[in-house]
Amino acid sequence: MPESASRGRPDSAASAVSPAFEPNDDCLTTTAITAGTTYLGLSRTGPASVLGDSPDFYTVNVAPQSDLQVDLTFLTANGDVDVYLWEASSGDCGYPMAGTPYLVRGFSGSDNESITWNNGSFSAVDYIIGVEAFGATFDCNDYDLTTTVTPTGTLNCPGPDAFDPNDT
Ligand SMILES: [Ca+2]
Ligand SMILES: [Ca+2]
Ligand SMILES: [Ca+2]
Repeated sequence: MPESASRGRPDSAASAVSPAFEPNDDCLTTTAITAGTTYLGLSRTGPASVLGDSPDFYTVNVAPQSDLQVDLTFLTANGDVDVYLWEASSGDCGYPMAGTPYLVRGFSGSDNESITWNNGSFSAVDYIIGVEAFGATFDCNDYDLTTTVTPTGTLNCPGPDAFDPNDT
């Protein structure tokens, strides 16, 4: 299969190469990604890029009573990339990302960023992941994006059985 034919199509194993995910430049134009998948060869262009400043926003659905881990893998020598997280329904997502009431962020100056957030609720929740470029001299950088969802709770009784309601 030619390389171009596989773009944007997560294969069942775990990874996808360079999806055509643009435009995904604001909180209302996110790219839906699949938890448990690694997306390779994504690109963040920044303020100093001839291509313009292009934030990347993704939406991921997280199962009830589960941890979400988001990993960005990149070389910071090519540009300092940071990651932010919001609950989609909160309306808190915005730009610039640092000025918003984000849930958690990865904001180091070293290679890679990793954040974790627990969905402690009993419902699946959509979260928005933001990939930010740090600094006015940021040109562009490539990164890989991995999301991992791990059950943490004790959902022993997730819902009504087949005979409910039979409460009286
Ligand atoms: Ca991008
Ligand atoms: Ca973008
Ligand atoms: Ca960083």
